[in-house]
Amino acid sequence: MTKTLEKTTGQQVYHNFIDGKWIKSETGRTFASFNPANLDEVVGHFPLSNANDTKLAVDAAHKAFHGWKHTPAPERAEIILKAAYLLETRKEELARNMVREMGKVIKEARGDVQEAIDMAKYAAGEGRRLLGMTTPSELRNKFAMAVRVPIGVIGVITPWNFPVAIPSWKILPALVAGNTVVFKPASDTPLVAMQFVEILNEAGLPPGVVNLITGSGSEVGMPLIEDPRVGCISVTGSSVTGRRIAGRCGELMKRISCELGGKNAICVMEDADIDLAVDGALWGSFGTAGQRCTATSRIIIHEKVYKQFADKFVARAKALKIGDGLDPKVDVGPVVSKSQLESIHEYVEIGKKEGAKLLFGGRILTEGELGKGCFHEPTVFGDVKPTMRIAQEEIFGPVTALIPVKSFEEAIEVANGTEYGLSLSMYTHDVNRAFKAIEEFESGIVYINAPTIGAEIQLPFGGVKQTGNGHREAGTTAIEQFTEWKSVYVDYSGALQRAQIDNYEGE
Ligand code: UN1
Repeated sequence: MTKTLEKTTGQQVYHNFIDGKWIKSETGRTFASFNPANLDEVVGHFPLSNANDTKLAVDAAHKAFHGWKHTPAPERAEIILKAAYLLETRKEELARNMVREMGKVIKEARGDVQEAIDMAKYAAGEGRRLLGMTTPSELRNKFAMAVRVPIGVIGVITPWNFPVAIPSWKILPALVAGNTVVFKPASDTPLVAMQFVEILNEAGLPPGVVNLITGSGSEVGMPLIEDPRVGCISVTGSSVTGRRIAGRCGELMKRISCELGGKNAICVMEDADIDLAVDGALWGSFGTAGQRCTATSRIIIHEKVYKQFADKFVARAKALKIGDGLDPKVDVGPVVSKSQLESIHEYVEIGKKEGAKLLFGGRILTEGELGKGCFHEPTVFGDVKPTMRIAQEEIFGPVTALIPVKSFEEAIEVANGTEYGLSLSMYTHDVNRAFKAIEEFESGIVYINAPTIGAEIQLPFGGVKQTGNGHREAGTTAIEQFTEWKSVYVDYSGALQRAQIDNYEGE
């Protein structure tokens, strides 16, 4: 079990990780992380750190940068590969703690850790690439190339819904590229974040290369953003938070990559395999209790198959088993917290007021054991109009909206008709329509005959419009946000050569 552990009155108290050591916050204050399946269960107590703790972490990351930057990239990568193997060994332990901390069902929690393992292996491979470029010079005896250089200290701010996978998308490419990291995990999932960092430490990272601080956005997040030694902030979270951080980073001329909200849709055409579409929509809408930025929160259906789809979909939604995610028979776990539960339920009320038809669900579940946790029924609204708030705003819970349309063209228009642009999907057997959808969808990710969730780490991940600010995580693009280009000219002519001039003199 984790070395961060300290016994006090039978409850576990954890510390920040700074400069290779687990150390107490100078505030002495803590906050508790609860099991959303049973709020009586405290998972642990974590530091409510302040600006000075954050400064110490940045000091350590800044100090470690020089040595880490000069460690050959393949050597850095070896440590990350070792972390991949340690993650494999501790997959079950991490997955179970993840279920206790944020509620997703155990199968999905294993998948979350697996995504980090995949990323660790992929990032380790990057250690022998980190490709630059060479081009010919316009002058003789002159060599031209561009190399990637690390930025320095990266501030990593992550959400609770993929508490191991998302930190891995950011931290591992940042490290292999030669940066050091200060990591502020979401306050709902500090334990698995700490275990992830513990694994990186065990894999052999030198002290200070990765540091972890828990606490609030105002007392930890903001000082991290403000510190001039932090060269780049990588954040995944809500659009409100992302916009605020990006605004401040803009003023500071600091690099910022944002991965924000989504209002993803599956389109089901009249020629689609309806059973397959129902399967996909069910998984996309209610997997992770709808708490993915990629979750399917709209299902846009051709009117010719609307009733058939709606009947089958509702029957399947009714059959989903709700409960503690540690029970392998459970399909949908709790949502992460009481406040999320309330905010999700507010959208149910909004949907009803807007005149959408509640086809199934809509209740906060309080029967028996469920009453101890944060459980919301999978909820399906029918006859939803594309302009309704439940069809426009990110709900981040197990609520989905069925929207009837008259044509393929209208489906595309409705799919594109929100401020977000993360993941869109088309169910059709018509290859022409499939390719037209790929062309027309305004989103960073497109699926054909598959739901909006389930991206793999070897392709770029991110969205357009209000979903992000142009960056992509994962894939070969992962290192872009964590490296600067340095263009290098080597003149071996022994004479002064003037670009743009010498070749043109006498013209
Ligand atoms: C997220 O919800 O922020 O594509 C990430 C997916 C997962 C990642 C989701 N691989 O659904």
